[in-house]
Amino acid sequence: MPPWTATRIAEHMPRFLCDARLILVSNRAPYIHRWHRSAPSAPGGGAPLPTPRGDADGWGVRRFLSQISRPFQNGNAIRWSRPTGGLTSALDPVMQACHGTWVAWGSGNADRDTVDAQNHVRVPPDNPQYTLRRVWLSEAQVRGFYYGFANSALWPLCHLHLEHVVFNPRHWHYYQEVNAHFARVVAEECGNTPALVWIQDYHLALCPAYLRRCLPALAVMHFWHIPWPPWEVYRTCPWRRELVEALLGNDLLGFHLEQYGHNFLQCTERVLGASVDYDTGVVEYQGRKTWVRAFPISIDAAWWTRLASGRHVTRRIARLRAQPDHAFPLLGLGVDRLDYTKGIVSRLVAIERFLEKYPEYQGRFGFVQIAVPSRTQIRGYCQVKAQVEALIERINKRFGMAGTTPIHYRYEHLEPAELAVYYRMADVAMVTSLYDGMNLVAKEFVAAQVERRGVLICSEFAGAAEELHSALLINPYDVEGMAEALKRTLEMPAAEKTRRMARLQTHIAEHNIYKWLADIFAELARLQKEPRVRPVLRQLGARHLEPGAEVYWEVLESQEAGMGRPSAPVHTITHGHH
Ligand code: ADQ
Repeated sequence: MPPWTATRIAEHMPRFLCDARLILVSNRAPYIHRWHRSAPSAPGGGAPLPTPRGDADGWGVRRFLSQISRPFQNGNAIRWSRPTGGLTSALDPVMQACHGTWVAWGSGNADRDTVDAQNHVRVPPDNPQYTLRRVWLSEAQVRGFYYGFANSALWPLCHLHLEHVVFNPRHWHYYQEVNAHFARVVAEECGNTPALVWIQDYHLALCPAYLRRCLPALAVMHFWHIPWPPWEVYRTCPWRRELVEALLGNDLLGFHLEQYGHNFLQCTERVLGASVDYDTGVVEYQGRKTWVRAFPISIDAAWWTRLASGRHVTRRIARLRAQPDHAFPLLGLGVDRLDYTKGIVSRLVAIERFLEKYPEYQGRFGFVQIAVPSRTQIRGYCQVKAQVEALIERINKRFGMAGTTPIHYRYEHLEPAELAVYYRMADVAMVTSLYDGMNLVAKEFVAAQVERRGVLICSEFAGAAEELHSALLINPYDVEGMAEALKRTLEMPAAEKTRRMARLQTHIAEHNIYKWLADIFAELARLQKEPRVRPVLRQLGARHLEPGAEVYWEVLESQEAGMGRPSAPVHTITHGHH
């Protein structure tokens, strides 16, 4: 069965949607415009902009490549940039294919200078295919909504880190205000035309309810990129009722894992007394139904494999290997947003224990920790950074020898090509999340393991562990167990390493980001086929949706029967840095 590709998804989307418009809603935008002081001479040929610091968010880190949009006098120019590698780059081809509208926060300092009177800008700027509707937030709103409720309350709450939770009524006020603002903008964009609204993530939990209030028949779905906590933890939230009630404004609500969906269903039952059917994943509340489903997100595996196979990667590996910090016969790797949920401290403590317990590895095993700055305005993030750096210093002091230290630390954003170098070079990658919705690093490492020499150590508390069975699963709270897993990995016979990696690669080649998209839209189509749920997406209208759904459904069914259409060439729609 050919894997799903950007091209295939792009081909099917318009037929699925027919005349309905897809309106995607997210906090972060797929394109950003920034003022740039010194304009390079040739438009489009500029060097990448420096990565904005401290704003790496979920769904992967923003990777910016930029092009000149408009040269100006005095050497100033507006450049546009787009993140690649994250979710936005997977959704961008879909939007390009169906010419929908993407509603997102305009955070670039030239964003206001590039929109029209309706706050619209056509994107991609070099080949306009769809509309980006920018939403403006004040500094106070960004502080209260983004750093406040979203990242100091919801993020730690959903990741079971109650010690980091701040429930502040002012933050909640801003969260409501910004969600209402987004909803108003989305409603405006919907107008009177048939539309399907797709909301992303925990920043916009209240949006579905606000939308539902003004457009009761609108088709709304939502993907929640982080875990949903069990009731015992969730109940600590003072606004527990408002949040679940608002999310029940969705017709379809997606999580990475069934467990998260189950937790959510339980919360609706406990806090609202909603009627829940756990077998079908349907929750009924105030006469409306919401379908809760699991769709494990993934990566563009073929793209990562191609990137890691490039000649520049082999050359760069050879150069790095010549440096003392990377010259260890055995090399481990950690790649994370610097976030307390990623278990970087536990990982380092386990490495320290390993070197202490097995001194024969001192001088033979080195570890590269790549950490991208994230949410640096929040205290918990500064604390974990300080802890990580102190630990690295301690380990390097303890086990450093002959001019080298075992831990090489890069606190910076790296381009995918450089990440691919590390992914391919490493003998072992350690994903040690204390709790993680999915964890895309685990999948990127697998895809980039061209020689299949490396082993993935993966936390059983990362969503990825549910799929990546051939990884070595560890409990990040068990330091001794992690140290042992590291030893086992380093001593594993080459044939076993290859066998495990091949299995992982087969899995992610099929279960890629485009399959994730296909599954979500297939589920919508499936809902349409059930007579009892048919009215769910009525805003799309029977005339519009059903023929599209049939076409899409047929494609999926023929695929299931092994008669899939030949796959179009991968990446005719490519990532930005190609
Ligand atoms: P994140 O918490 O950001 O995402 P993850 O899924 O691991 O976590 O994605 C991290 C991304 O950042 C990867 O694409 C990786 O390549 C990139 N990255 C990490 N360090 C980097 C560095 N130093 N330089 C450049 N890039 C770097 C949230 C959830 C996850 C879920 C995703 C998608 O927390 O559980 O998998 O959304 O739904």
